[in-house]
Amino acid sequence: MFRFIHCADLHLGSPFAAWRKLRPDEARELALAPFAAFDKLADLAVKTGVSFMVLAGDVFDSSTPSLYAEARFRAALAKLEKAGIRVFWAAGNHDWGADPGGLPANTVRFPAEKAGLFTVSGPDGRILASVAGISHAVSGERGDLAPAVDAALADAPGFRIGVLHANVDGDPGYEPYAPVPLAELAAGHADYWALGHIHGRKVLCERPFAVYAGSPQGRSVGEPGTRGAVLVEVDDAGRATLRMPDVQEFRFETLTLDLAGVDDFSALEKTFRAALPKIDGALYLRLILAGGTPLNARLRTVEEGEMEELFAPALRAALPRAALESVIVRTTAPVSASRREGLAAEVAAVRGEVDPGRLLASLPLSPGEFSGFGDDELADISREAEELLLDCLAGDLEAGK
Ligand SMILES: [Mn+2]
Repeated sequence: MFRFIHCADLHLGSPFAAWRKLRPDEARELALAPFAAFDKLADLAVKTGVSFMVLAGDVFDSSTPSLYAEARFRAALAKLEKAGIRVFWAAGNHDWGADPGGLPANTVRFPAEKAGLFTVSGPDGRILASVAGISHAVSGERGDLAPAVDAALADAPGFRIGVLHANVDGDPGYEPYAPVPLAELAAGHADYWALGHIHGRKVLCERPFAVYAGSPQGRSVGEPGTRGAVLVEVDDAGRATLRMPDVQEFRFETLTLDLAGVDDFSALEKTFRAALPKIDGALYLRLILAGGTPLNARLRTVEEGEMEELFAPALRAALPRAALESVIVRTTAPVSASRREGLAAEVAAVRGEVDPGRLLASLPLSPGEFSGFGDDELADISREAEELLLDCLAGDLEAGK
């Protein structure tokens, strides 16, 4: 029996660009969170006596990592080396050019020009596993890297592991780098495909295993929940059992609060407190206010900073290590459903008569200024505009006020 840890998408040195409002002490904690997560994984590797660790790409957030990021990475590797644990790293689309010098002798960075193959032996000299992998050679790798890795494993002894940073079956939420169909992996020679690139932890296939380890530390509310890596135990018959230890320092969550029936600010606070998740440790929360409420018009005029002040005290009282990322207002006026539907129909009719091209051209902005909006933002803006219009029509906001 032997064990190994499959880890991916550490993104050491991640800038956390969306968190510019944090205080310096909070920002520091967050900036260091990916390093802390990797340290925890290294400690876990030592404690559970794994034989080796595979890193399936995006170890660093950048292809030119900072001196600090490199030093922290080397320090964790040194801890693993001291425990006799080997490390196999296949670089991905973020860390493709990162190749810090002075890595300890236990660590191998797979080459980019061809697949690398290494074997790991047990204390008795018997080969436990063969680990093959390949690094991305360029920043936007569009070729399928799996065949090269698979060929390296064809006659390899022991439990066969292929390490790849790849988009399997074209996950539309991620860049189409190193695309590969799952069927191709399933038909190959590996017993376990250790995958990176998709930041959610998931098992795509069990025969053979094809597994995304996910990012050990989320970076935004788009990467919520508990996160970590995969601890694999392989018995003497070559059967693998997976465990999913959590190591994240910060957890990100989105809480949607339905304010139907909430008609004053003290009731709002009470509803908020009752809906808070019971989470130990650090939590960054995005709050979405939804539903039809008499507070709608007032909520829509509260400044962003004031809005956070409205919720922050209750949040910190309940969860001392929690902070608000943002508060998004998607409430509606408490008009009756039928009245609202009628108004919405009017809005839709008006929308049909409006030529968006002419409307945009009439604004004192150049077309280029609109290109920075993503689909989500445009949907938000459109929803916001519709809500404002409906509020006006419903008489909750006097136009021009
Ligand atoms: Mn990544």
